[in-house]
Amino acid sequence: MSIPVVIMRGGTSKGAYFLREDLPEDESERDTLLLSVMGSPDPRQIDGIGGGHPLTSKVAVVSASDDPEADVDYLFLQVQVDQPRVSAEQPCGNILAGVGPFAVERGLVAASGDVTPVRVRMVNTGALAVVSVPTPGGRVEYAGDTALSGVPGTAARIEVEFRDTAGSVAPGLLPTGRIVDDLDGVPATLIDNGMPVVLMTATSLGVTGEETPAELEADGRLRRRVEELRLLAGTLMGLGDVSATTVPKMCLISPPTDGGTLSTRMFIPHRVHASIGVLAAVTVGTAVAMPGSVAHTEAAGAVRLEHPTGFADVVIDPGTGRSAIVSTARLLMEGRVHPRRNTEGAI
Ligand code: NQM
Repeated sequence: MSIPVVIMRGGTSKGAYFLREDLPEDESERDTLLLSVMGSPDPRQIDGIGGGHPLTSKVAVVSASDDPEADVDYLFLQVQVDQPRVSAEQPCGNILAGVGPFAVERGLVAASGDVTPVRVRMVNTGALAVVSVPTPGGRVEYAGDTALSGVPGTAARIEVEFRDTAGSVAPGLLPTGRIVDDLDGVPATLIDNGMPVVLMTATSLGVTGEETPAELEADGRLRRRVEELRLLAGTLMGLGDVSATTVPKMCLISPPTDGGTLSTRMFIPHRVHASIGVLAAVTVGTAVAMPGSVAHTEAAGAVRLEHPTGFADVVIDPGTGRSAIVSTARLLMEGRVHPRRNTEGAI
């Protein structure tokens, strides 16, 4: 009747982490269960453990991997807050940061030395990531002095290295074959190096890019325009009708105001991110390095993306296609979750 669950903060997101064996194998049964567990559909998710925002309505399903290059498989599921929908079409690099510690805590990977590399196959896209988990004395260490913009306090540093992320969901790094497309008069770079993202200047949409997420979300005209362009971009990127999916993400860029490379405001895709997603940041950082893109600057190697609550640093190696970020994660609770049932006991 109840299911073992771990709740972790991963980067600037929070999610429920499950072992695959603890969830139903049938996808539709699994999704019904997860909607109930998180409390969706309901804007407040009052009858579940979700936090009423896409960044706190996330699920990781983890299992031992058959892939010789990976220790664990990680399927990310976005449980939509106000729709009865669970989507697997996007990956999540923030929740990924917690997959490393979870794999060690649950005995899927043995701690080895001060830092245990956990090789993760991201099932949503097939890409590989290595999450380096601090494990002094054979136990996961969560305390540390690494600060992450958007997260209070500090925690232990977790490095995440990505491989083979180009064309994760869309067909190729530049799915249209062009560095800039004309989206109904708006110049846009349509790119996927881990997350399908549409980059446009904020000014081309009539805003400055310095607005807060709440200000952008309150601007009905802007939201309608962003969604109109997203539907157009979805088709151009080979993703088909994206009206019910969470990708592509829409990124408004503007000049930096705090010493960074570029300032960002990310629609994910309807709420505005309080910071920026990890794979979204890798993708934006990649566009920064590509001459001709709407985001190109001469910044080499390390890119600092400003966002509403600070900045995110991404290291891109255009030669190998690899990228890396620094994150943190924290175990918040371990326990059993009780899905909502009707009087007959059905979910
Ligand atoms: O881009 C939010 C997040 C994400 C996705 C979103 C993510 C990523 O911040 O890797 O992590 O864009 O829906 O968790």
